[in-house]
Amino acid sequence: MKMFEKFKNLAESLKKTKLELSGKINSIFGSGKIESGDIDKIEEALILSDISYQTASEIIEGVKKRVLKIKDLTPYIIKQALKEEVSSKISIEFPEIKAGGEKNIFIIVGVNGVGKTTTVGKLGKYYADRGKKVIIAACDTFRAAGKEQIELWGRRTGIEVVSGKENQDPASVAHDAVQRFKEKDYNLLLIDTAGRLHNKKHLMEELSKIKRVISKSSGNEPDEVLIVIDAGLGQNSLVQVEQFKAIMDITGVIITKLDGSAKGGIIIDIIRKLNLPVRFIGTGESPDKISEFSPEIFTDNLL
Ligand SMILES: Nc1nc2c(ncn2[C@@H]2O[C@H](COP(=O)(O)OP(=O)(O)OP(=O)(O)O)[C@@H](O)[C@H]2O)c(=O)[nH]1
Ligand SMILES: [Mg+2]
Repeated sequence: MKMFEKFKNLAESLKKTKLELSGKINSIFGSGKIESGDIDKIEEALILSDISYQTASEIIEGVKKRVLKIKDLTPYIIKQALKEEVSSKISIEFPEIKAGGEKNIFIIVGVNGVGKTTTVGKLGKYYADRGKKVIIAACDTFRAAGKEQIELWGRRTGIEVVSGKENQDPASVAHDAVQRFKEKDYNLLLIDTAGRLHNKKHLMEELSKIKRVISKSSGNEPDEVLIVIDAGLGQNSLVQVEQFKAIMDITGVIITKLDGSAKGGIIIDIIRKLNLPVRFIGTGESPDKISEFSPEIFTDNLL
């Protein structure tokens, strides 16, 4: 598979962000001449694509340093410097996602409606297509249609789903799923969780309990705790991640609905400010609309 083929969905889903951001940057350089203050105007454009004020000003300071001594400055040179700055901000080396073992367990968390269940369905197919034997645990027993939704994904993608009864303790569903996972030749257990309970405290307690039960019944900590965030929420999603981080070790981020959002700039803050790897990007509603994340492809397609 060619490099670009693999990240085609990622590139396509950045189109909206790119269109807005490039549009704004190009209009700054409308005359083709560089005016004093032009570089500062880029900062505004960055903030409008949902990069935080702090990160945007760091990027702009970096751009200024890079181009300061250049005599015949052109928009092209400035844009290249901007690319290099963004790239240096997000090119942090993270360990690979822990999906390479004989038996790995991922928990998928996040607030309601961000796309957890859809992502679990897509991830199941993603890994099954790559030779893994996958099983899904439907631990959202709170929402009435939660179970049917993930079972439908299971049928669509040919992946087994372990589910409980409505309002059954989700931790007991997780326990049953781990037993099945251990006994058979499964490689990857994906755990879908609820996004909304009566209150946030209750949700956080439930997630901690699921995690404890998994650790106890599998004998290991879950390999990945992945938080799903909706690209359309922009900077608000940083707060969500912080709240989850306070109760459990989050190991990575999945960003959904990038296809419908011009706020792709948030990705820079997730990596930079939260120091978390972005593992996957949701690029649509159908089973194949998921892509691994690549900092290079991201930068190339953002600017
Ligand atoms: N365009 C687009 N839509 C998505 C994506 N991921 C999820 N959705 C849609 O977002 C909506 C919510 O998705 P769910 O998977 O049910 O979200 P959830 O987090 O499980 O929701 P709760 O279980 O209620 O907390 C659905 O209509 C999905 O089809 C994506 O990457 N792109
Ligand atoms: Mg759900």
